[in-house]
This record gives sequence, C-alpha cells and structure tokens, in this order.
Amino acid sequence: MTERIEEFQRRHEEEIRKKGGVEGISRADEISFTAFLAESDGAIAAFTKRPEFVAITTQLLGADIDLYWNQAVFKAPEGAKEFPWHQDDGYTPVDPSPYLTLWLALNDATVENGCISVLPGSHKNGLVPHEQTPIGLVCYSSDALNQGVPVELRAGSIAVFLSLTFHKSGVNRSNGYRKAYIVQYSRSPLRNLRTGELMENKIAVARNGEAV
Ligand SMILES: O=C(O)CCC(=O)C(=O)O
Repeated sequence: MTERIEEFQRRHEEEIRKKGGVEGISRADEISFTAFLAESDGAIAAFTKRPEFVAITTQLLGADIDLYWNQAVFKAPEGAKEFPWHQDDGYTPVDPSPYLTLWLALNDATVENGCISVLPGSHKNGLVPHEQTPIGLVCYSSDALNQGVPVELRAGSIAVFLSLTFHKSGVNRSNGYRKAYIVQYSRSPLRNLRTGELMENKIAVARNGEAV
C-alpha cells in the first residue's frame, strides 16, 4: 500500500514542479498534499474500509460512516518550515462536526523527521478563527508556551484525533522523507457549511454499523 501511495505522491510532486514548485499549500521538495487516492485506486479504497477503520469510526462517530477525505502528506528533508497549528475543520467547516482524522505513519514518524503534535483538550471550544498564511491556516502560535504533545509513531501505527483538535507538524531535520497517509471519516450525510450543500459522492464505509 505504501508503494501505491508513494507512486501517487511522486507523480503529484512532478506536477507541482512543472507548475513552478507551489500548488496551494504543497511545495515541491518541502511538503506535498496528494488527495483523492481512494477515489482513483480500488485497492486504496478497499484499504480505507478495513475492519479496523470500520470499528474505530463506528465506535467513535456512529453507525453511518463515509470517507470524507484522504491524502498523502509527505515532508521532505530540510523542508524548513513547520506545518502550522490548525483544526481540520478550519479548512472546510462541516456539519456534523467533529469528524475523525486517522493519521497513518507509512514510515516511522519522529520529532526529528516532523511528526505531528496535538494540543490535548483543544477540541472542546468548537471551531476557532484561523488566519490564512502562505504555509497554511493558523489558529495557534508556534511561539506559545504550550506546544502540545508530539505523537511519535512506528510505521504502520495510527494517530486518531478529532477534526477540532489543534495539531501541527514539525520541521523534518532527518535525511529522508516523512510519509503519512491521512484518512478522514465523517458521519453521513455531511453538509459543507460554506456552501450549505450536502457533500455527496463520498465513499460509503459503514451503514447501520456494518461495513459497506
Ligand atoms: O502530516 C502533516 O505534516 C500535517 C498534516 C496535517 O496536519 C493535515 O493534513 O491536516
């Protein structure tokens, strides 16, 4: 599965380079966000419906679950910037909220190579204002005294947190890429609060508590 995901990321990074090195919040040779993998690849779609994910999401969210979003996030060595503190809901506010983010480590994620950090309890006050910056939305200062808890993970492990949880990832000071596949699950149906529209065409993962 990692090899399949790497292939998507490699092709995407080439496209970003052709566009001059920047596309949205992706920057070639620093950090890339490669989305819609499950929508493009049947094996990856099947992976996102594994029994472990059905169990986690139905226990924490409810009986009817959709795949809300999925993306590979690769941080290149020497990519000199953090990915700043934010809530995932900050990018697209939705109802019902929160949804669940499963951050899967494709290789070991460490403080040295830019693992994520989370701020415990930060999900309790709902969606907070975010400031737009060239490196992503920001809702909390990287200079604040409390820099949360780094979540180091062995390859194959998952960090599970709510879409309202403040999180960031650190600078990659190692010699290699830090590789993650982020899979987000929501209750179904889900509404985009900016447009008011139902988000249809999502991959169904569970109905009535059972895998689809
Ligand atoms: O994996 C990372 O470096 C950060 C990704 C992240 O926070 C996100 O996609 O919301």
